[in-house]
Amino acid sequence: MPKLTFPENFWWGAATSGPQSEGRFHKKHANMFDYFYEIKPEVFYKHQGPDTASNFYNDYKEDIRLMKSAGLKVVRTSIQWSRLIDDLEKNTVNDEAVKFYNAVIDEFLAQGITPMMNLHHFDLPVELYHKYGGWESKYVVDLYAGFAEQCFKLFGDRVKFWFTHNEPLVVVEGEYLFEFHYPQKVDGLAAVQVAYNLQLASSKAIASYRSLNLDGKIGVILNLTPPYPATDEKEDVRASEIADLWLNRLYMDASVKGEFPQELVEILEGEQALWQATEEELAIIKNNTVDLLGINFYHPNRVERPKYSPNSLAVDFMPDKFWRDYEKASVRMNVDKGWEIYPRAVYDIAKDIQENYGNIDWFMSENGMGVSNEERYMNASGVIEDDYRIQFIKEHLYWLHQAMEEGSNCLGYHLWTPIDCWSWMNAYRNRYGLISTNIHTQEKTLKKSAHWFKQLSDTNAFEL
Ligand code: BGP
Repeated sequence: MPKLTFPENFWWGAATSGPQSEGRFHKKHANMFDYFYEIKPEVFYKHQGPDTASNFYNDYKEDIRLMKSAGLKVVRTSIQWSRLIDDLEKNTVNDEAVKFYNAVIDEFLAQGITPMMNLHHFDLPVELYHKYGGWESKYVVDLYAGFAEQCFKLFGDRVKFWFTHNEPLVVVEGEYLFEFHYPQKVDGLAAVQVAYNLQLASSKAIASYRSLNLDGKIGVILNLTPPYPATDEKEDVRASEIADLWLNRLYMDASVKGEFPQELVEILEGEQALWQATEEELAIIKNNTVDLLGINFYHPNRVERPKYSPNSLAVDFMPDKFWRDYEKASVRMNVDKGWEIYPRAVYDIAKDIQENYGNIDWFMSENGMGVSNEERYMNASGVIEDDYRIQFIKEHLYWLHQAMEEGSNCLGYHLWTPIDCWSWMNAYRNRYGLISTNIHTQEKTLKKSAHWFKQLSDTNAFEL
């Protein structure tokens, strides 16, 4: 069997987030999802909300010990703005939350796990949406930069890797285009402004981090969904180029090069749909690019020409049309999740970073396989035998390894997620973890994949 070897110190890890793992215990403010569940529990799978999540707030010591047993050397989670900050406008901190996050960080370090902290994972405090329009507002952008600064000052002595957002694109799509996140708006112009404001928020947080002269790195986590044209016909090829600009290049270019893709700007201008920006803001974006990138990859897009208006490009940015039937055609599907499995995309992403983004440092910050009803794979000793997940990881690592052989600066691979957790509308439906959670008893058990991952992380190698 051929064996693939990865560098020493490769970041074998996994990612979770505050809102999906902690539970709402002792939280002063509601975030967008806490509130969404309060007003519309029926949109969540089995009407299950984020109140307990995976109980990390209470179980963090035991959970971190289990993460160590699964071989995780690095773990990303997030600090919830709605937990840490007491007065959202005065930007004062909540003492109990500071104690909690300090304890979590110290526990990670005590167990020899490097903690990475993200500052926004779809969890804006909902009051800021109701009062000011959330990410539509530049005042909220400034409040976010203030919250980020608090985090750096409080925890930056021990946390050496920071991320400004997880998947800003999902906020834009979920909240302003496709109605899968609260406030379920369908508003193309607001979507464009929010995309810009999220970038501005990221750059302002980076500026604040740099001004504190802390010894660490800061980046952003982007979900790249490489758009492959559904056919070779030129209309599909063109549609996929446009999708690429809007889905990937907007955030990649702005984060790494400090500017938005000119072609995208022109298309939006032509539609009188360009964001409102000032010279001063554009200079902040220009001067505060990332140190490293985290890339989440789950599935590719097979892009077809817009059916409703084949000659128009700019309408692609507007909702209700192209967007809805835009993920198509698949070869192998992750049946439970409805996402195509296409591991080669990892190689394409790595080559793109190498060729078009100066081979900047990056790592796979999420990749994973969501399986529903996973208990069906449990053996008599209560261990889930998730050979499909091991296979999924191997196939993605194969392509990552190939790209690294060709010079890609990839520093690590993180699975979504260490411990089965709560997820947005899907609640506990899709299980991704290396460790299972019984949602009734909160009992946690290493899956077969956790043992495999431990060996991978111990040896930096696996057999295909
Ligand atoms: C990513 C998010 C994660 C996680 C994952 C799985 O986009 O960053 O937070 O939820 O998707 O998605 P789901 O749980 O909906 O299957």
